[in-house]
Amino acid sequence: MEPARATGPTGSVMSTEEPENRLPPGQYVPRGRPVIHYGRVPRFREETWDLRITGATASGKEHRFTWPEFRELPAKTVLADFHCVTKFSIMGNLWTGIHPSTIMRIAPPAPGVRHVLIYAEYGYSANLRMSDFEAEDTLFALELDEKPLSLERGHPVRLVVPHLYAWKSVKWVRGVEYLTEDRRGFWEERGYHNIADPWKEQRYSYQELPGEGPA
Ligand SMILES: Nc1nc2c(c(=O)[nH]1)N[C@H]1C(S)=C(S)[C@@H](COP(=O)(O)O)O[C@H]1N2
Ligand SMILES: [Mo]
Repeated sequence: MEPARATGPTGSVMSTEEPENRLPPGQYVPRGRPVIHYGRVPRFREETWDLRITGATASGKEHRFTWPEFRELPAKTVLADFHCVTKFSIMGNLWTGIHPSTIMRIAPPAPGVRHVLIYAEYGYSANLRMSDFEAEDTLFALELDEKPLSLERGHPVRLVVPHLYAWKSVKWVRGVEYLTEDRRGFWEERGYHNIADPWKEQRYSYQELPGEGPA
């Protein structure tokens, strides 16, 4: 498969640039590839795993993908850097997975939907504007560097939103809730920025301008 290079306006990938010229302000490239998350690594049970699409769906009904259904959806590849708000960046990750538009075609949102909340195992969550969810470089990733995701990196599926700080890239994802009004996720409720653009250094909620957070 040809890698689809994501070159969005926020510049999550600048394939022609050297890694040191691709760093958002305040970030550094560490040795190795750190793994971080809050809480334990969940176990994957194929028979009970599902991805639920809830909230303001066009049909008014919830949609449930089983693992065999989800795994078969058409995939694409995105080459992108990854920026943690604790200031390390992991450069040049090759993610393969399902673009949100594929899921939205099968389980469309109602017309007034402007935001989503992404849910993981154990109650972790992150909110996104629809425009970030639908961005070209956003992916429900099943593979990193052409190998299935390891358990600790989000097996079997994680969201990646490379153009936002990495807490928005929810590992072990299990749900998408369509929202007509914005609602904060796990870290957004705990002092982190509602939007989280690393190029604007949107790290903390006290930096939010009017209109950038839920009313
Ligand atoms: N479910 C879940 N996803 C999560 C987190 C978490 O605590 N739980 N941490 C986030 C944060 S803060 C970062 S930096 C990245 C780290 O991804 P990595 O472990 O693949 O480097 O995962 C994000 N996704
Ligand atoms: Mo992070």
